[in-house]
Amino acid sequence: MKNLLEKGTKCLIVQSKFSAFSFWNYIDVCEITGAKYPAAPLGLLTVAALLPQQWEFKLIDENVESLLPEHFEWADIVCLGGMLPQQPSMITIIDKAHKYGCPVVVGGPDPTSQPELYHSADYLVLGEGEVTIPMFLEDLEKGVTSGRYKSDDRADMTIAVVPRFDLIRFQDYIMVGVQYSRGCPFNCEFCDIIELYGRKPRTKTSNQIIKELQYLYELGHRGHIDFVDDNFIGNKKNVKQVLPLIKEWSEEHKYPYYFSTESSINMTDDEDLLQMMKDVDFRYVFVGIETPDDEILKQTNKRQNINKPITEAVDKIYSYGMIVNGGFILGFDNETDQTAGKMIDCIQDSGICVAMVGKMYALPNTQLTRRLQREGRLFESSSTLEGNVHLDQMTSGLNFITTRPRLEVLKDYITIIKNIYDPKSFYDRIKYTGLHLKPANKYRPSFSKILMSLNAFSKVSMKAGFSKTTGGLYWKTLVNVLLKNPKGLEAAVNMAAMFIHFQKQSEFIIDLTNKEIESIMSYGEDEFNHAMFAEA
Ligand code: B12
Ligand code: SF4
Repeated sequence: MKNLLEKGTKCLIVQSKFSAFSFWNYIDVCEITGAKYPAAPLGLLTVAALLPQQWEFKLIDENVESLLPEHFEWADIVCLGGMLPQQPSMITIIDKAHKYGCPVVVGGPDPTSQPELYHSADYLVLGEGEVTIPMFLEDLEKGVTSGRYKSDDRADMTIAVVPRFDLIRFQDYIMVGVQYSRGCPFNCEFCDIIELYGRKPRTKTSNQIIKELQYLYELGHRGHIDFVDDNFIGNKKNVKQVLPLIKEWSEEHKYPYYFSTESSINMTDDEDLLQMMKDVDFRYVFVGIETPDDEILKQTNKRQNINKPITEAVDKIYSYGMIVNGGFILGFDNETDQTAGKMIDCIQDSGICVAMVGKMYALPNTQLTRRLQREGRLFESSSTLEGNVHLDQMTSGLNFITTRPRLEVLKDYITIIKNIYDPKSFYDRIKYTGLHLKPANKYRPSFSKILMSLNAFSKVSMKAGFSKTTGGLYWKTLVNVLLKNPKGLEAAVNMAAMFIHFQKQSEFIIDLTNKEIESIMSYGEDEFNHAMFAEA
């Protein structure tokens, strides 16, 4: 075998395909904006920066271009990484690479959670690459041809590398990710983040973040940057140090970026923080709301959400110019026949357009999974997706015996999805968002970006404005927002574009869930549960 550590080793890095039917794969919006896929593969760009820099790299993201035989012919080694929904595509690529004689290195979230499923890879480099890639390289130097590398140590983010953003074409993506912190101080029962990354959020230094922004700027990226942190405000003290520096840098560079991130809802307790986020043009924040029911929040240990009226919290975030995207879960223990109605009201009343309502999924290595195992209620010891249509938490989930009859939960699920993705309900929420949002609008798009936005606007107007189901709603909503809160217009158009995806995606989910219901009914629920146990 070639000495892989030598100069010029050709390393093929592959981001495998996600399904077009995932909630998160808003391909229609990508087409409208001229991109091919929503988010750049930050994990793999980071991996490229951790591997020997004397190597040559080629990154193929199957979501934006095809992976061809010539790519394998070129490569000396193949690196793969990804999430649960990419499991089948990753396993296929391992086999393909082997056919071309390439050794395969696998890492990232799903291989870390379930390494046994990736046993066909030559090197399993698990956990945080900053810690385990050096272990793998040490073995490579010794000529070791296979191995599994893991560690209980966590990466020191203050010495994290700058990702190799130069390996992607920015125009292929709507947004590029930057990571400020890992981990979250909270302790939600179903969460695997705290198991994977710990409860003490580790942040990069402010200088590291400025360096990353500067590098992206020099490479020519403009527009949307997503802070991919598990909880951006997990370490409030540090985040309040970095935000003023981002503001200073943005001012100097004429605001080339606007931002989005993920945060716990207690961000609304800190108006200074909200103002700091507004000052640098944060436009979207994903908040895990999970359920409007305080009793269930208590039971799942999501304490920061208890006694927080959601509409008030969302209104406050809107008043600082940020659109709230919400995560919700159905399938908690002890839900009742009132739960679906409460969830629909919560989503409608708060005007959250992008509401990701998932079914509870006991992810590998969580407190929930361990409890369900103890209670003899967990179906699977690992989550295999072979031959299934499991794409995300909307298509899969409920991998355990539910406290309510499963059929009731599934029927409620359909009721929620039907209601919130009904065109009239969705456009009511767009109107609410458009009227309540007070955007900062600091980002200064270039002339070509303005032309692209105008082109995107005309495409959305053609698609949504002349559609049988949304035409009237679209124009009425836009005129309403234009007259009452013109600054909210851009957000309203963006949300209308998102609905083009959600309308199709929700139909797909309803259809799939109906089939699941039919199949359970044909077995009988007890038989179904037995069959699932037998499979595990
Ligand atoms: C941003 C993000 C997203 C974004 C964008 C992702 C993208 N690029 O397409 C969006 C919103 C689209 C998304 C969606 C989903 N996500 Co997501 N996402 C994240 C998040 C918050 C950050 C990812 C990131 O960029 N991290 C920063 C980089 C630097 O870290 P990294 O990718 O883990 O890479 C490091 C290591 O893993 C390792 N590594 C990674 N790859 C490789 C490869 C090799 C060869 C090696 C050696 C090492 C290695 O080295 C890197 C440096 O340490 C993570 C949580 C997290 N903390 O990572 C969840 C996470 C990855 N997502 C997760 C899930 C489940 C999903 C969804 C299925 C969720 C859903 N609700 O349905 C969807 C599916 C997406 C789809 N398109 O179908 C899970 C994955 C769990 C699992 N066991 O697979 C995570 C871990 C969150 C969680 N709750 O557990 N996600
Ligand atoms: S707030 Fe979010 S990231 Fe933090 S523990 Fe809860 S679910 Fe996990």
